Amino acid sequence: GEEINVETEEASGEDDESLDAEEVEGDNPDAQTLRISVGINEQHPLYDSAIHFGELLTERTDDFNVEVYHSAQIAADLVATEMVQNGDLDITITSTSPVMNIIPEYGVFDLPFVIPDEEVADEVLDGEFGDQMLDILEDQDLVGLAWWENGFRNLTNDVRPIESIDDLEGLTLRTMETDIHLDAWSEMGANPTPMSFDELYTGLQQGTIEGQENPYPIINLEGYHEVQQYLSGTNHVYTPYIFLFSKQIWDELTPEQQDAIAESAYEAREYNREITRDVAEDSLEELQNNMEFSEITDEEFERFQEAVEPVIENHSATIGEDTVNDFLSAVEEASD
Ligand code: TF8
Repeated sequence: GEEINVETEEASGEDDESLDAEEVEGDNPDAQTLRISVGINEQHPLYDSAIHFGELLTERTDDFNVEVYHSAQIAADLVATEMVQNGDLDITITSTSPVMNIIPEYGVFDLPFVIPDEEVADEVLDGEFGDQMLDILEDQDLVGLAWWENGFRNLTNDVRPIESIDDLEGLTLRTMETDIHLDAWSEMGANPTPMSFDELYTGLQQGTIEGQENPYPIINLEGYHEVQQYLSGTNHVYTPYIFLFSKQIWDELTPEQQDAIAESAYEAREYNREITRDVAEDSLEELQNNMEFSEITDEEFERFQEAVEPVIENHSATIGEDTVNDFLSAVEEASD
């Protein structure tokens, strides 16, 4: 595949007063601080959900304080994940897509047009397949504690309304740092380029890229409508958020502490999904007032699906045939 440049710059958030974080504290002066990095801004439901995790945890035990850093102040998704692997950061909650650069199996979630709706997403992630995907993180020094939601992704651009696959021809699009999205958009006729999320807004503003794709809450809350005119309801892929804890730090904790953290992350999942879905609905409504919205007809939707058919085969060897088959079966079973 194409080569992907990973940003290696890291901001050390340790005891830095200039960073803006939400602190959730109990009244134990000796509590251990857990730092959480999210790449998204403080208006997004992911940030609220991370704070909610902190509240649930500090209700369970006074062994921990929690600090939540937004807007990639500590690092963007992929670098934050590497910091968690190295024990330099306790927690990050990231889209699964950048994780495929560390664990190729994680590319499975990037296969386009496989998950049809949120109910199926929940069933697949909360079932055996989701558990299996959490288990394989351990070899990479990561402890996966819960599946949260980023959501179904939709296309924006500043050139023309996209209503048909033919409209994509030559459009320069930012994708996440995953070969699979690159390939999918190339198959659909666009001209994709990978970019870390923290460079995206500037890229759109300066016109180095013409479009991008993200779930409605991100499009709305990051203000892409300020620099993009057209929105299409493509729903081309579902991106989970994964709650990642540093294995090196985890292994130093008592089983009781581990349980308290795991249960809080898991419990916050319900809250996260609920508010994310509410915000997605509201965001779409607001975006329709601020952008020109195109619905994709069933007929056109099928043409998108046909165009990306080679993508599964192209990437099965990298992701792993078994993982791809398990995923497709899990989706099929959940769709019945
Ligand atoms: C992307 C992702 C990101 C999220 C966010 C940083 O497009 O969807 O927006 O992972 O939390 O890079």
